[in-house]
Amino acid sequence: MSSAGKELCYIGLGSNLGDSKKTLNSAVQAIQSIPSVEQFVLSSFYQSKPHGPQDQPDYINAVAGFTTSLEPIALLDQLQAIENSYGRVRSGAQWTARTLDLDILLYGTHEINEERLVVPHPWMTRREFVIYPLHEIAADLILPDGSLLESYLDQVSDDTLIKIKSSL
Ligand code: A4P
Ligand code: MG
Repeated sequence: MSSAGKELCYIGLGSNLGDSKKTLNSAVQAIQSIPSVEQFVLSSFYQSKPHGPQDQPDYINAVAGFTTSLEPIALLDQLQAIENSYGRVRSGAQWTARTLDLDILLYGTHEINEERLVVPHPWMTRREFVIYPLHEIAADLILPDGSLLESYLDQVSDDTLIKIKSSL
């Protein structure tokens, strides 16, 4: 999966406040502009019901894939800077509404358990808004534990997941 110090990474993008589609489109531009992010691919945008507290708007989600020579924490720093530039305020409360959320889903085949970074993202295989867009851009993906991405498609319900046009 890695060659010449590059890793294939997947990022989950989410927004449920403000003009979410516009925010995600701008975030995509910003991620593509990170030095050493290459071979960028993007899924469709998907609308989904919130996981966690229900008293918040529906989300727009997407998944992006790219290669990078950035170390995991350096990549997280770049993504958090992009989140912050979209007015993200960390309230301390988990799973609440946000203008922009960028999660590192996978960093090559690495398993990372640090205070600031847990990869694979702990909830990814239970989230239809991750599994379906990820499958769209990486159908044959094998997770670091050896499981097939496609094996999770039937384990999450896509009843409330709506594929929407990706551009404005
Ligand atoms: N962090 C640890 N691992 C990672 C990782 N793999 N990627 C740390 C990114 N960050 C990671 O994140 C809190 C801290 O997690 C960061 O400072 C980082 O060091 P945060 O983004 O500030 O807080 P959060 O997003 O509220 O918490 P969390 O646990 O990341 O929540 P999730 O998992 O992101 O869930 N429903 C729908 N339909 N769609 C959604 O996108 N998202 C959430 C948020 C809930 N429900 C949703 C959606
Ligand atoms: Mg997050």
